[in-house]
Formats: sequence, C-alpha cells, structure tokens
Amino acid sequence: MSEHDTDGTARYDVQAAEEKWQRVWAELDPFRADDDSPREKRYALTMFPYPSGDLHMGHAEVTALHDVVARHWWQRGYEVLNPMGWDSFGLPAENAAIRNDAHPADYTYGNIATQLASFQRYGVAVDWSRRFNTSDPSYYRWTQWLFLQLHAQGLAYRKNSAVNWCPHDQTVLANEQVVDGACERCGAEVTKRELTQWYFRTTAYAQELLDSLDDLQPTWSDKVVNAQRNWIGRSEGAHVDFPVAGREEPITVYTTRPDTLFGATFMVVAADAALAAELVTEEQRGALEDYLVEVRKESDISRLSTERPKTGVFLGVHATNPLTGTALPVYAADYVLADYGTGAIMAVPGQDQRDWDFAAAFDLPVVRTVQPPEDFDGEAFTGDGPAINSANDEIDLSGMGVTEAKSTTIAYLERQGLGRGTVNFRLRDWLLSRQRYWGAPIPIIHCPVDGEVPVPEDQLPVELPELRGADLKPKGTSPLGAATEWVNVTCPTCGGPATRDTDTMDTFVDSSWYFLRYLSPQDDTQAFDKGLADAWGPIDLYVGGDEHAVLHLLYARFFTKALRDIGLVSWDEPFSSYLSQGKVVNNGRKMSKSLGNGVSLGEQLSEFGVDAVRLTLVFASPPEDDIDWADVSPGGSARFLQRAWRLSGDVTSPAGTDPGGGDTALRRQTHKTVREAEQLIASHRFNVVVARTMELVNATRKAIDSGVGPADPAVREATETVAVLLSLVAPYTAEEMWERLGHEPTVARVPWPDVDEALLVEDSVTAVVQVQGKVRARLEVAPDVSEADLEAAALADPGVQRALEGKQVRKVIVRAPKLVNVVAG
Ligand code: ANZ
Repeated sequence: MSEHDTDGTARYDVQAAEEKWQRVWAELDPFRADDDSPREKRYALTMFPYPSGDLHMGHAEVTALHDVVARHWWQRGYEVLNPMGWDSFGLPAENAAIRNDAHPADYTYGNIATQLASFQRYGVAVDWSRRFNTSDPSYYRWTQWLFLQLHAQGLAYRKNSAVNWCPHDQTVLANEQVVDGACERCGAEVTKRELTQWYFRTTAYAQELLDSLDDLQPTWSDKVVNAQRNWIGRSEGAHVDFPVAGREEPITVYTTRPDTLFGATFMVVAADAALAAELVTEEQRGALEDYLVEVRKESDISRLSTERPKTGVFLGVHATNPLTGTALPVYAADYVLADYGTGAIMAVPGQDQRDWDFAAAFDLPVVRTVQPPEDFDGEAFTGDGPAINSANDEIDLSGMGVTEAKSTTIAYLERQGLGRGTVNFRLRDWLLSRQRYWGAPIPIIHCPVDGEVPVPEDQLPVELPELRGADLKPKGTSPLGAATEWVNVTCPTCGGPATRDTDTMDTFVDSSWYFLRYLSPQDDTQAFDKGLADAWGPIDLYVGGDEHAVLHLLYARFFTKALRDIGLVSWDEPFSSYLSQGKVVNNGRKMSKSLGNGVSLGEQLSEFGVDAVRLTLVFASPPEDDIDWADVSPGGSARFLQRAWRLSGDVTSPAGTDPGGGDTALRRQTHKTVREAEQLIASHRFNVVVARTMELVNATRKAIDSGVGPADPAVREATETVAVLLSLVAPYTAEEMWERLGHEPTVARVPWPDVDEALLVEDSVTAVVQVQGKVRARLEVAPDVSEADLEAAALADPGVQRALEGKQVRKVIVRAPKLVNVVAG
C-alpha cells in the first residue's frame, strides 16, 4: 500500500491504511479483556464522555495519552481492561436536545453512535464488548438499586433546606456544582431556594475521605489532592455556649479560635438560619424580614467575601460572654452562613477582618487579644503572638501563644461545661435530586400512610416515561410530574394510593460507580460482581480532566467507601493512580464557539490522518500541560511518520534474523531507547518517549545510508523497535511497518522487546591523566575500572612516563573512571 510523492519518496496511503486496519482490528479484537486469563490483570480507565456532540480535541487528547499506557501494558504481558461507555444522562445532553428540538433519548443515542464510530476510527485500544450507556434501563436499574442500598443504610435521605438554585437550568445544584457563585454548567449566577431534596450523606465519610488522600498523594496530582483537601475543609476548634437573657437555650457558636474568646464583643447569627427568626424580638422582626429578601439573592461566595461592605440587622437581644460576663449584642448578617458550623459566630473584631469591618460599620467595640508586632499597622491581626487582655479570676492566658491559649481555653470551657473541643468539616452532604427529565428516576414511592417507601427490587428499573411530545423545558418542577399515569401508583406496603418521587438523580450518581459495571456489563442479576472487582480492581490508572477534581473524583471515592461498608466491594479507594491531562487550547484561549477558535477533530483527522493527530497530542508537552494547537505541527508529525515508515521498506534482512552480530552502536541505541521508554511511560512522560523514538528513527536512517547498510541485522532490530514504540501512539503506521517487515498483525499485541543489559553498559570512558597539573595522556578505560587498575594504567602510559622522567612520584590522586592526577618532584 504505497505510492510515491512527486519528489519520488515513497509514502503510504494514510486513508487506505486507516480503512484496512480498522477492518483487521474489528476481526482480531486485540483488546478484548479476558476475565479468566492467567496473566496479571491491570485496569486502565479514562473518564467516559458525555454524548453532547461528536468527539472533540479534548477526547482525542485524553484517549491518545491513555492509550500509551494501556497498549504498553498489553505488550508488557498484562491482561488489560480498558473499557469505554457513555455518561449519557444529564443536563448537557438534555439541554442540547431541547435546543435541537429533539427528544433527549433520540439526540443522545444518535450522538453515541457518532462518537463510537469516531473512537473506532481513532483506533483506541478499547474492549468494545463492554460498552454501555448510563441511560440504558439495564444500567440505571442498578443505579436505582444502589441508591436503595444507600437509603437502607441511612446514607440517602431527604430534607428541607435552603439549596443552590440555577435560575437558567431551573434545577438545584450540589455545592460542588457551584463554581465562584455560578452554575458549573451554564455559568448563571446561583441563588438560594428553600426546598425538600434528596442527599447522600457524604459527611459521614469526611474524615476518611481526607485521611486516604495521604495514600493517594504520591500517585495523584498535588492539584487534585489539594483541591479535595480544601473542599473537605477540616478545621479544629470548639463549640462555645453563650447564655441569652430570658431564653433557656444558649447560642452555641463554632470557632476555630477559642483563644480569642476574651475579645468577643458581639455575636452574629446567619440571617437565614432558623435561629435568627427564633431570637429576634417583635420590634426587630420586620427589619429582619426585609433584610432576608436581600440576602436570598446572594451566592455563598459573595456572602463570604471580605471585600463586600458589611450589612446586618440587630436582633434586639443580648448574649453573655462566658469569660468576661459582658453583654454582647446579637446581630443577623449575611456573612455568616446558615449551614456551616452552628450558623452562629462569636465576633472577634481584633482578630478577624470580617468582624472588624462589621464592628466598624455598626460602631461596636474592639478588644485585641493577641499582641500584634510593633510594626503592625493593619486592622484585625490574624497572626500568632502573645495573648493580651485575656484573664479573669479563674483563667489567665496572658503571654501564651495561639496554640497553647487555644488548648488552655478549651480545657477550661470543658471543665466548666461552657463548651467543648470539636472538629468541623466544610464538606456538605451531596444534594443529588434534580428537577429535570433526563436522569434516573429516584426509586421511592411516597405514601400518605407509610411515608417514603423504596420501590421493591423486583420492580426495578423504574423506567423513565417517554414523554414524547411533552415540553421538557426546565420549569422549576420536575417534568415527570406531568406523567400522571406513571406518577400514580399503589403503595408497595399498604396497597393504598401513593405517588412516585418525580425527581431524577444527578448524573454524577451514574458516574460514581460505572467503573464497577464494566466488569460485567451484561449481568442482569447484580450491579457488579464482587469477585471480578477483586480480580481487576481498583483501577490502576485513571486519566481525565481536572474539572472533576472535587466533583466526580470525590463522589466516586465516597461511593466506593459506602459500598465497601455495605459489603459490596473490598476496595477502599477506586483509583490507585490518577493522571490529569491538560486542555487543548487554540491561540492561548479555550476553544469555544463564541471565540470562533474551535478546532474540529474530524477535520484534523481528515487532513493529517489519525496517527499524525495522535502523535502531535502526545508529543506536544507533558500530559498535565495544556497544548496550544496553534503552536504544534500535525503536518510535521505526518512527515515524521512517513519517514519512520520508509525504514520498514529499506530493511533487507529477513524477518526472524538474529540481531546478535549487528552494528553495536545502533543496537546499543535501540536497547537504551527501550529501557528509557519503560521508565518514561511509568513516570507518564510520554512526550519524551516520542522524542526518543524520533532519535532512533534518525539513527536507523543514518545507519542505512552510511556504511552499516540496510542488510545489517541491527537495522531490522531498530526498525522493529520503532514499530513497537510507534504502536503506542500511531497504531496505523505501526501496523503498516510491522506488516512490511514481514510479520503478522497485530503489532499491538507483540511482546515488548527484551532489553539486553550488556548493551546498556557504556563500552569505555575517557580518563584524563595529569602530571603536575598538565594533561599528559587520555586513556580509554571501562566505566567500572577500579582505582588501582586506573592508576597502574596511567603510570604505564609512555607520555606519562616521559613527563615523570627524573622525578619521583609523591602522590597519585585517582578519581575513577575520569581522572588521575600525579604529583611528582
Ligand atoms: C471566632 C474567631 C476569631 C474566628 C478569629 C476566626 C478568627 P473555618 O476555618 O473555615 O472552619 N465561622 C464559624 N461559623 C461560620 C459560619 N456559619 N459562617 C461564617 N463564618 C463562620 O472557619 C471557622 C471560623 O469561621 C470560626 O472561627 C468563625 O469565626 C467563622 F480571630 O470564631 B471564628
């Protein structure tokens, strides 16, 4: 399958090769993972795509990178599970379908077919027999079943509270889906609504989710580990009780700085906390209600900002500082959040800037309890220093540093029954219900007599009603409510009239366990097979984007731990190692329709060929870095691939030739390249593997064109090695080469080349011999020459002997293998 360029150089027909090898691969099915294989198992996974259009450059990048490892593992003799499916429920697909005036199912499954064809053209090393879509009833039946397992454990529950509301998508959002106060999906500013919603109790695992990050740290990127740490947000502090005149219950606050208690000069309750409404006097109630109207419009992020002017309302009551006995006015304000800590704080303006700003705005007293350094000219001082103004008859913190003052205060409060040391997490429970159509229905029936009743297992899946022709546009309540026949059921417990829950699950529920379903995707007796999970898992390498750092990756970790405790898996963590790939940008900007700088993957593939695009993506940079498509050269990659391919036509020795007697220099480079590639792949430096392969191509070309010649067995060995190395990134070119070298397909499954250790040893190094500081000889010696041998060789050298004539050797300094320094006189 070759032709000639106008300049007479042979080149292979890229398009014909793509068509040919796709047929061969479909027949050979080289990446089918065998559960019963005696080989050691490895599980390689990439984040499965949303089917919101055809594949784009991002998909091309992640799969090209991931394929390097998956293909390498096959060649290293592992049985590799590298599956792919579609995350096909959810808002992106649903919104796109509505925009295109299509039913989400038609739209989604149409896109899946397109993406599947593109993946196959792209030549990913996937076991396609295991594919499924999360919107298939045969999948979401088990999503619903798992929901019910969590429900039975009290890990899924319903509650009423103020939740994040996206006014554009008309649905609630989990905290993790609110980025800088905006909807993660559409960018609309998120507001709050009081609603009854379903939650997963992620907080039950807060400490463990945090602790296991220590084990993941070496194999996960620091960026993701730190993002998760911050998101879980563990802090140590105390709960302190402040008695309120005329009220039995004290106000309990959460503080990370109990050492500053002497400086608490007022108190603040979240304006939207129930406590504010309970505390407020009749005179102040109207003011609080007016204020609340404003507060509800704010996002949490802007509420917590230190930059905003402080607002609030006096509630008309006072609480008592338990250490100073002072009466503290109690305010309602927006800078305290209702769902963090206890929703109330002791305000210490001397040590906290937001409290300082509030005190300034409301003319409240400031008492410093930590001595700032002499040159300090700021407002609140948040640093460490000796305690001041912090003594009463029973406790004296004067002079203590923050840490000691904290523990002393906590011990005192505990003795007096005024408070206790506590640990607090910023992590909230995961709000999972959505008021949208395209998701797995929540398998609960609401009965006026029996309350929340799980749908019996034998009635799963609760299938999504088709609702063809219905208006699925977001309206704030679930479109499923309109399917009255579907909604109205009899209660499984009492047989009386009851209704189905009309909410659907967040897509992130679907993706929290999909990696388990790949193990036995057709099994209709169970969600997944524990034995197979033990055999294959946990996932050895997971490749995906950082945008899921605190979403998918945290949810999947939570699910795994919850399923472990239910006894369904024995893993503690789903992803042993995680590689986050950078983005493909264009001219320094994220590709987007509005900027008009999008690059179509399909067009690139047609213009340069699959292999050139893949090679370009892998070669451009280390996997974690962004790739600017404006800075790379797929045309250059295509030319390189032709150059590599031409080697396979020049080799004249027959297949199976023993490389033993071949040119040593070329053999050495070949074996060094293989060894280096092993190490580079293990450390995910795939771009350098490509660079080394290019060097090997150049060296082989030189050997052919120089004295070594095309018949030398080392030339065959080098060219075959190039084919194996290229099969990791450019599978079509590699197959063409392999075939031309006289082998059967497929190069993807040939064993990784053995490295001849002897060839890795450098032959000789040059040792310099100096006499009286002057170089008198250069010796070629073995790199592991002993000091004694080197010294003897140096002194025996005729040049050195001449220089020593008539002199006596006083001292010989030997630095094997590079230097000998002779001092004589
Ligand atoms: C008094 C104090 C003095 C505080 C001081 C800080 C510095 P992290 O570390 O994030 O857990 N806080 C408590 N509950 C809050 C709520 N619902 N909304 C807003 N702020 C709240 O922060 C804990 C600190 O944040 C607590 O410690 C409290 O202010 C405030 F010099 O108490 B501190």
